[in-house]
Amino acid sequence: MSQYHTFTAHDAVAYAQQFAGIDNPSELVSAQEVGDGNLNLVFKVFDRQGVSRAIVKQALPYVRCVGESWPLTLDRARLEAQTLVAHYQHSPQHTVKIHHFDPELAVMVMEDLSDHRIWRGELIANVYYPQAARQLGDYLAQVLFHTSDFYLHPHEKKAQVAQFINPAMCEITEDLFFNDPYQIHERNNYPAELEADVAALRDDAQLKLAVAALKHRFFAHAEALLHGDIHSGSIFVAEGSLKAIDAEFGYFGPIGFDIGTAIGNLLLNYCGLPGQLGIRDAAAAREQRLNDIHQLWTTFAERFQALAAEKTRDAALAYPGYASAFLKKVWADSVGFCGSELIRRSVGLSHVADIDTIQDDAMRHECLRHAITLGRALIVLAERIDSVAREVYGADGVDFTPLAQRKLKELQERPDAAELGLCMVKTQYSLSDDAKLLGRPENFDIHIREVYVNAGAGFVVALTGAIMTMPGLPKVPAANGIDVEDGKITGLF
Ligand code: SR1
Ligand code: MG
Repeated sequence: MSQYHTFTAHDAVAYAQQFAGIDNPSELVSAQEVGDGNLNLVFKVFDRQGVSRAIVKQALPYVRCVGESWPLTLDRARLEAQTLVAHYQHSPQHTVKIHHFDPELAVMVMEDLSDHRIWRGELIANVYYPQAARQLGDYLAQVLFHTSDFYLHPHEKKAQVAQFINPAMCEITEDLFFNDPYQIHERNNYPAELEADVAALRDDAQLKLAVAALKHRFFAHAEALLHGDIHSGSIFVAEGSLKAIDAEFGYFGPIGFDIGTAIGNLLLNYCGLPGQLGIRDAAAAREQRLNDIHQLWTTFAERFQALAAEKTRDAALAYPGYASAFLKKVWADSVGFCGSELIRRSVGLSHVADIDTIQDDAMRHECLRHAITLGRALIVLAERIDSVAREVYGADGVDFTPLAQRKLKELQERPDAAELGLCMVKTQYSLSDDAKLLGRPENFDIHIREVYVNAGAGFVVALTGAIMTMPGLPKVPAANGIDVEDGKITGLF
């Protein structure tokens, strides 16, 4: 073991020669520091031909993007290496390979991925990788299932939870996601032009209650070993390939956090596209992003459920229908965490290039505003439909038709969406949307067929099942007011 010191390029070469697992290590001759993230040093190590052959990554004892005034534990390097090793075990094709790790030096050597590109840059440049979303859904299903109670023996699960206790990094997320954007804080970072939008977040009691519930779940739900910071900047893509990197925020937390932050970054890109591509090209790219989100979730949910059917041994968790009921809760969590990622990346310390690199100030502000509005609506509105279904009707969850999903998305972009009331239109014969399920039915979903706004009444109307609506009639028919006076018809409207 060696004592901690900050690596130079020379150290990185020597380290890679020893630990990169290369047949002829003396071929490694130079290194370049290429880290552009918020936290660490990252060296590419090159051979005599100038080909990058390995990556050496070292944690600094402080937050790189802020400086030494914000000290940070070196133990995060252990947590990163161990999370990546655990994830590699369950999803080798989608996790970067760690060759070697030293906890004292807080350094690791990993597979070189120079033939891949960071997904965020590709999304911004609108280079499409048709398999990426499905592969990300598969990675998340494999690693989250195999580190959850659906798979691990309870003793093993508890031992792993202890191994991955990560208080310092969790505290960063707890503050940046769930505190800072909803209060005045020196770390916040947004243009003065957005002051009114951000002040509205601080004054929004309904939103802050929903955010409190999300933070509480982040604190308390040790469901699986999360990546903890899975966004398009911590994913490498190449044709037909996707690899997750950068897992220093790994800990046992709510599964919906990883899904939500992954989806949130696709939506941040969605919000920024008009500023990156122009309105016309952005429309087609936006369809792709929405399609990617759908693919990501459906792949994740299908794989997770298939793994549960095949591998869950716990008698209670294996009970038919439980995995699917659990996934509905994961979806509700994901929507909320997705919304909080949109807000914290627009208002808080750490932003995304998808929006921040937009040159035109007015356009950039509009995209930020869109991300904030969408984030708020996702946190508040989706949770409300879900909670009416569960708590009032006793449903397991909610299914939305594609039409309802599309309408809901349009609706979420309305600035007044969260102020609207919710009117669920359903059969009077049952708590479900099936008139034949009388009494207090159980094990059913509410099916949302369509969603629209009755703006005059101030309601979002959600049509359930096969229900039909009729035009409203006044108490006194309008015909009663129609008359003929001196040859003229009166009372028409
Ligand atoms: C102080 S670290 C700020 C952000 O950078 C990381 O990539 C995480 O997303 C974190 O929230
Ligand atoms: Mg990271």
